Amino acid sequence: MSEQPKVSREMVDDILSAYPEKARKMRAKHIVVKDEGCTTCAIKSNSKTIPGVMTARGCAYAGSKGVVFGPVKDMIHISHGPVGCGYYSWSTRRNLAAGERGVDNFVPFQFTSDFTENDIVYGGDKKLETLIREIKELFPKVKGISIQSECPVGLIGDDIESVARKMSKELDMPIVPVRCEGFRGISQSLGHHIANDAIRDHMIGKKERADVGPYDVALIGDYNIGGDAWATKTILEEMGLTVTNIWTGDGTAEMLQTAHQTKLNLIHCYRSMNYICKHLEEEYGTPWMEFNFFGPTKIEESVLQIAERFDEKIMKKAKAVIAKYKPQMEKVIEQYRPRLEGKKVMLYVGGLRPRHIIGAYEDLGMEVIGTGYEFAHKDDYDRTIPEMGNATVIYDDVTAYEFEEFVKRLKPDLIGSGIKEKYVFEKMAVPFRQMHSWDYSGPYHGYDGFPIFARDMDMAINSPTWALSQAPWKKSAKEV
Ligand code: ICS
Repeated sequence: MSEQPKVSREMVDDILSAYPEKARKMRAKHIVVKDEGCTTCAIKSNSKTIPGVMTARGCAYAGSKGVVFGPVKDMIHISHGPVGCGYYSWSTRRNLAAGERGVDNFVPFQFTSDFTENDIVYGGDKKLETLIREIKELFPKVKGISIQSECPVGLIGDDIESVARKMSKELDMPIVPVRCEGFRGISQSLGHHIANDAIRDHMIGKKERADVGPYDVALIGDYNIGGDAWATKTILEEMGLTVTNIWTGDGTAEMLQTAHQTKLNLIHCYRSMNYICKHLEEEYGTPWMEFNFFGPTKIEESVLQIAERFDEKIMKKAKAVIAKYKPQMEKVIEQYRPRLEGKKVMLYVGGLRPRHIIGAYEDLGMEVIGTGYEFAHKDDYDRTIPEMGNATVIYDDVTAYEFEEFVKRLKPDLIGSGIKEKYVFEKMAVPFRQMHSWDYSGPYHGYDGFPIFARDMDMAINSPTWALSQAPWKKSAKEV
């Protein structure tokens, strides 16, 4: 292993010196180096991206349609506006769903109102009405429809709320207008909030389940990427809990409508769903707690913390679950740790994983030397800083240039980020895993996920192909 270059403020400042003065000053606030003396590590976040830089962020429509509503499988989500937004985001997130396609599972489909110039000029409300009627006719078992606004809908002032009201009455099912036009806000984060509010206003409390029990819990902020929610559910059910509602991975309209009936809300992705947890607490008194099911250490901690919220019976079962899986997890660690020990990782993902996955890497003896979020807020960074070791760098809305420079200088053994980053770094001969989509793999959550996670990281880092390609900086170093 090559010697580890040092993370320092000087390094960060040197990278930023390439920018014009104003941009340099602005970006400096978004990057911190965590060192011994760092207690607060104030980092600027959730602010507008500087025009002209390459950001990896998405938009409000992505946060609402793609993230929050998309995985509700028995509803149809209309990408309302020009065809591109729906077409290019079609099936990219890997939120798996069980059920019969076209009957009670519409996740693999893409519905769009396909705006043309005519709709922009004369308005698209009539077209929307027709589309909603057609949907009901073609898919009579659909349990609801959401209208996901794309930019032009807001710009031309269409009244989707009144169309939704009218059609909801006519077809007798929930039709949810969502004002998630891409231009709103500064990232997909506002789309999460807008979608949470729409669920609050149009779905929650609209139905009652008859079979309520004392151990009913909701799994909130698990979108079943590569089957994550299924892995999580297995653990919770083995603990003796009943997972009645999942938001929104492999979810249903009814799960949203009956959300007020659960005893405890368990939230995995705090960033995208904290709003609804807070609402359910204020309005219905439902308590909520955060947990982390990445890697055995965090799973064990979380399982015990969750069990503490219930009785002796659940606690006993929780301990039995931990004991049952311990030998399996030890075997995974025994197999992979010698191959991964000491490897350095840099992460850059959306709003939760840059901190939640750290423990899973540490279980394998790896070290996260840099991490950052596309759209996290202050409360996410407050939760991140204690997870990171000293001499690490934390970057908010990192630009393509900055990320490349960090990698060139810090030479991590693995990068975990998204599709926009993947091929840049692989061409630089740096092992890479997609930490949004799990690279067509998964699940990574739970006891089912950890062996897959360990195998995938090993496969990336220790692939013999890396010996066949050379990082450009290594080449130039030799040539000098
Ligand atoms: Fe939450 Mo990509 Fe989640 Fe997180 Fe969120 Fe997104 Fe994905 Fe990423 C998400 S909801 S789509 S855990 S499933 S918007 S991977 S914050 S950026 S880190």
